[in-house]
Amino acid sequence: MAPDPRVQQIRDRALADIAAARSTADLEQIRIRVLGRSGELTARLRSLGAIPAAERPQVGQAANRAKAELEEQIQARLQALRVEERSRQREAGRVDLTLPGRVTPAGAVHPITRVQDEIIAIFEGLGFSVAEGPEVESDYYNFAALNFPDDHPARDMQDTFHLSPDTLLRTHTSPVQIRTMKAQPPPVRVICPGKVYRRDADITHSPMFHQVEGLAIDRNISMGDLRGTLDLFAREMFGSRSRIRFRPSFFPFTEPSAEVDVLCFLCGGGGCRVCKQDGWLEILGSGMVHPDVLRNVGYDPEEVMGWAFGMGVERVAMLKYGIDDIRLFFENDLRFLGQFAPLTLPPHPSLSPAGRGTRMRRR
Ligand code: 2NM
Repeated sequence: MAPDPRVQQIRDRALADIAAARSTADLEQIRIRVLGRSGELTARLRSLGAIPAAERPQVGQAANRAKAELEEQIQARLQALRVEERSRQREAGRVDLTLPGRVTPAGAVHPITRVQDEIIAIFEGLGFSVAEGPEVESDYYNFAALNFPDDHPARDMQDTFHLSPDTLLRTHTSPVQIRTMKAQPPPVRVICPGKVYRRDADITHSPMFHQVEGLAIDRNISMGDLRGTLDLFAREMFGSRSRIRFRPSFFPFTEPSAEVDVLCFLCGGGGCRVCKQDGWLEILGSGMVHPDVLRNVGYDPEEVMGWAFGMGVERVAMLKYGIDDIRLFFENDLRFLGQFAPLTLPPHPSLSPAGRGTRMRRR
């Protein structure tokens, strides 16, 4: 005599669900569905009257056996799940007081920002104030007002990032100085730090880099004042034994113009790896502001005069720290950047696995 197929089906499905139950709550739902007051098996037992009398005992026995088996299986699974749940709760609430503390990684100011801040602080100490301006500029502020001829190579699409024929990414922070002079009468003492952009990329050039430019305008101010100012800057930046020298140069916006070298701080002028055996390091450009530039901002070159200078922050940082590839500043490799981070205290030895039992050993 074949067992009742409906009872067989209810039993098989219930056993599979019991085995798959992940919690005591899952299991209770299965119990209600199958053995509850209106459960599947309960319903089958209640409907015994509807089947032929000859089959009734067989089906009734099969259903009662399935019921007993399922109650037993539910009970067993319930026990197992209760044990699992209790151990899960215990694990969740467990505290291991001997674990080492978690080290919180501390961020650090980027070396370029640090060097830039250092340059700014030196000139602030000399009475300069900081001025900032837009990175997207017009041809006028970036070139024309600075006395660049129309056919100057720097204006070329090859050298400058243009957004339109008249708008570009500034190639230096000089436009901020033009804006400053147009906005206020002399005297002027400003320092202009910021990002600048040029189409150039190799180990010493990056398409975006940082500049700090300085400007001083007054009734009677000389190249001697420029020299003294930059000499003090060099001593603060590269050490008190630092010295500078001027070499004649050319810029459209200054006349005369001078390239400024600093005595190599590593070898003191004897020649080494850092200065490439030259004894001197080129650090900035400078000069007396061209009379045409003064006229362009509305100043009278017969009344006032001034000087300006500009330096690359990456170049100063590379010289100061002996870095040979500018790209290191922009790769954001924490192993590189971490070398410029201020020292942080290590975790207390009693909390670090290496320290426990070694540095803290009792005598
Ligand atoms: C440099 C070198 C020499 C400079 C000139 C001016 C301005 F606006 F006054 F004309 N700003 N910056 C200047 C002069 C910049 O950078 C190498």
